[in-house]
Amino acid sequence: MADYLPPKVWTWDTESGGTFASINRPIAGATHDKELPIGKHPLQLYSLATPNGQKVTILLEELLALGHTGAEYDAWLIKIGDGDQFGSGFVAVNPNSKIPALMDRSGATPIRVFESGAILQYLAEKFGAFLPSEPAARAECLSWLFWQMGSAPYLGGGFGHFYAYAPSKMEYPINRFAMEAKRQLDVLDKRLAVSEYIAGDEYTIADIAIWPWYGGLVKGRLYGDSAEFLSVHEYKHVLRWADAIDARPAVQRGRRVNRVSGDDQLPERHDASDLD
Ligand SMILES: N[C@@H](CCC(=O)N[C@@H](CS)C(=O)NCC(=O)O)C(=O)O
Repeated sequence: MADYLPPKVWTWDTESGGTFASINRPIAGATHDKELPIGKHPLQLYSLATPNGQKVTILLEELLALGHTGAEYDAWLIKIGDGDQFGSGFVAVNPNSKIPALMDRSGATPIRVFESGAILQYLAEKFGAFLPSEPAARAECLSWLFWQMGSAPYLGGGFGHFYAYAPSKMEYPINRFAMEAKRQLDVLDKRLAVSEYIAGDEYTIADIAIWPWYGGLVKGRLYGDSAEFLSVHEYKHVLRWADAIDARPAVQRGRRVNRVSGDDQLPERHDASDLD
């Protein structure tokens, strides 16, 4: 590939190419007026079954499985490939125009929550579940939750983008981000060698945040042949943990919500029976 000489000032005059290029733009805010639908349940989720979307639906299904009926939710589909995230109603819930976004309508004044980590923490605190209250255990859980928020962009936006989505295969970025993806897997593997779950003996929102990304990666669900390319069989503790979480009924339910490709599609979820 020819070397690129950046101009003095970058301008947005061409599409960069590659998957998702058509929805990328250098400005924020709404592109069109569109109200969001509101269903009958206390929680209204606007999302899609990507790894970031699955975190929230898995937690909601786990809360419902524990008997927290206040966690009943409507899950509306946001088709990011069609630009639904740039509708005015969605931007009012998430000014960053990315799924997942949540409105809690259970109180007198609706509360908006965006960023999947913030949504997990909000729901865990609201229902007193999947986030330990003892200070050391809570600090460990939140440390790993925020580890995921900082790390996954290198896996998805870095490795996944250049390995699977960029318009051509470029050695430099693929090398750089494969190295980082493997380093992150090794961080998890070393942790899971001494701990059943990410934050300790208990399954928490740290597992729920990390599993759709790194569990999905070692299970071969992300980015084509990336599991073989990254030799994921080396991370046997991550594989053990990924299988254990995979087997949870609430995880199997949550993974399906807002899914619009592959098997078991469920574009919207408005009742528990939609998943039965
Ligand atoms: N840090 C955010 C990332 C969310 C995110 O990247 N969402 C993607 C789908 S997985 C999205 O909505 N992309 C649409 C866009 O970039 O326009 C979170 O954890 O919630």
